[in-house]
Amino acid sequence: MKIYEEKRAPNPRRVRVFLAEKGIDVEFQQVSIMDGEHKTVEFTRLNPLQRVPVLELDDGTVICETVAICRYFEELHPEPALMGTTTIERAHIEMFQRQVEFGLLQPIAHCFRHLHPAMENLEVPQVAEWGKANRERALAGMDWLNTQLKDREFVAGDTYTIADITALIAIDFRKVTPIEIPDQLTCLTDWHKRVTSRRSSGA
Ligand SMILES: N[C@@H](CCC(=O)N[C@@H](CS)C(=O)NCC(=O)O)C(=O)O
Repeated sequence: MKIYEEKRAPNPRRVRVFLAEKGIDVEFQQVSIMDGEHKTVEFTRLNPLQRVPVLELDDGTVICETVAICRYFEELHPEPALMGTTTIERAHIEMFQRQVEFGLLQPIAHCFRHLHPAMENLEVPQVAEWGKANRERALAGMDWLNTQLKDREFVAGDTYTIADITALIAIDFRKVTPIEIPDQLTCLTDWHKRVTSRRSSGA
């Protein structure tokens, strides 16, 4: 099996951190987004949406979408559980994962894609106003997350899960945008130090 990815992009990093937490080794093949390698005929056959990461199994089965790829590995290697073990845990973790993905990672990504000159050829049309609006959404997302973290160690509860991975990558990715973590969001900053200190964060 092989994962097509781009080392600098946030969504592939979500998969790498997930695999590092589980101690799973997978072959990676780099696909340069800036060189348009994800737009080739061969890659488009794998993923018509021209996005990474993509997991290709030995029998040719293709799985796109970060969370679907993580789900595949969670089922194959249940320990340590990163997506919950009971019905309520699974629902709860998925709820937070989605809230972080849509309320934080996505606004930060839009901010980057619509404001950064390097994205000019990939995000067409680039709409600066939308980028700026998403800066505000990202700040609201950080504020929400800070409140969530007031009474618990991790995003979805007392254990580290895929929701922390999505949040870690969102917070790290904000460095390429004009978004700082406001000083008063101390629970968010403390949590960020906690999850960054895990070896998997270097993946
Ligand atoms: N919903 C997809 C999003 C994947 C995605 O947007 N990947 C970015 C890299 S982080 C990409 O391939 N971008 C290529 C482009 O913008 O043309 C997932 O979760 O995997």
